[in-house]
Amino acid sequence: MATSDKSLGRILTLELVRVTESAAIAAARLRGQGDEKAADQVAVDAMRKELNRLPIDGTVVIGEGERDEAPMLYIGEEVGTKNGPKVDIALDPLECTTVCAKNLPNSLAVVALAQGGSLLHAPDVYMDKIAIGPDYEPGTVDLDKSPSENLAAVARQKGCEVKDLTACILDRPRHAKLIEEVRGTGAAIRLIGDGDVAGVIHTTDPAETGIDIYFGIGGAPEGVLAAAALRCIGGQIQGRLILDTPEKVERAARMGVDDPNRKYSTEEMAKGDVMFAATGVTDGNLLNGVKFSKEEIVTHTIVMRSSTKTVREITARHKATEKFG
Ligand code: VTB
Repeated sequence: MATSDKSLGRILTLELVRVTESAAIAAARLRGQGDEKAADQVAVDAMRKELNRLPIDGTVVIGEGERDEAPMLYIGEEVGTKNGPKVDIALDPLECTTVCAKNLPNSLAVVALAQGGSLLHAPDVYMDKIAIGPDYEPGTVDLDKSPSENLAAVARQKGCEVKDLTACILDRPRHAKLIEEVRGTGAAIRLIGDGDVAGVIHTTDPAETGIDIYFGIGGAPEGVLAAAALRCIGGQIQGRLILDTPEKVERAARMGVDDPNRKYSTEEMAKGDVMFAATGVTDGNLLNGVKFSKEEIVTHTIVMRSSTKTVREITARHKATEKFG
């Protein structure tokens, strides 16, 4: 970014907190109500309102879906006051809608922001992913290696045995073979119902989360958001889009993906100066969920920036009378 954009970047990092706080508060009001659509909708409305207050000329590149299926925060929607730098925005106003509807752990409001053209324009398809934390040499894991080889490489560098590692995997029938192979190595598995953005971020702090490696197939948009987070906090993610029909290959090509089999590194999914913020909706390993009381609403947010690698955790106490969304 240019120098003036750089100082604006510092300000924007903190401004992003308001964006995810607002979405998280709106969604948290509907926690456990069993209505994922309603929870998602209020989070989208709240996030969009806050984004439109930011002094940016922003384009949503990872959003709620393609224009014909998502009325708000769709891919390509322009947000912000236009009075500022051109930026790409990746967002998920409510990551884990089902988790929020059931009031289970790790539902988040998430946004990432980078200089225009810096985030992978990923179509809404699946992505095969593998991720590890910051304490490993580049290229330690690779999607083209077997799970056993990847686990062995991680154990070698961590200085432990494979059976001492824990892998995080989405609990889906498509992962039956992967789960069997990982179990066969003796490594432990943490199966998660949803939420692979949090799953990937958890690899960055194994002492706290108990997770060393993330494996498996989840959403491509979540892959780009996770890459943005790792650019700031450290760690590696590798992703490959799953383009298993001619329609998906064509859709991806329209978004600039010319090689359907390409493996994307962390930097290829999120390059340049990246900012990332996430606020907890429900309680989780990473963040506490929103707490409501008569007097105040308490939110817990992590916000970070790749250029300085500063990671801030912000607990905010909002007056209960303040209007959100
Ligand atoms: C994952 C998970 C998300 O989608 O990316 C998943 O992290 C992938 O899709 O929280 P399937 O549910 O079809 O497996 C979510 O569950 C929802 O966006």
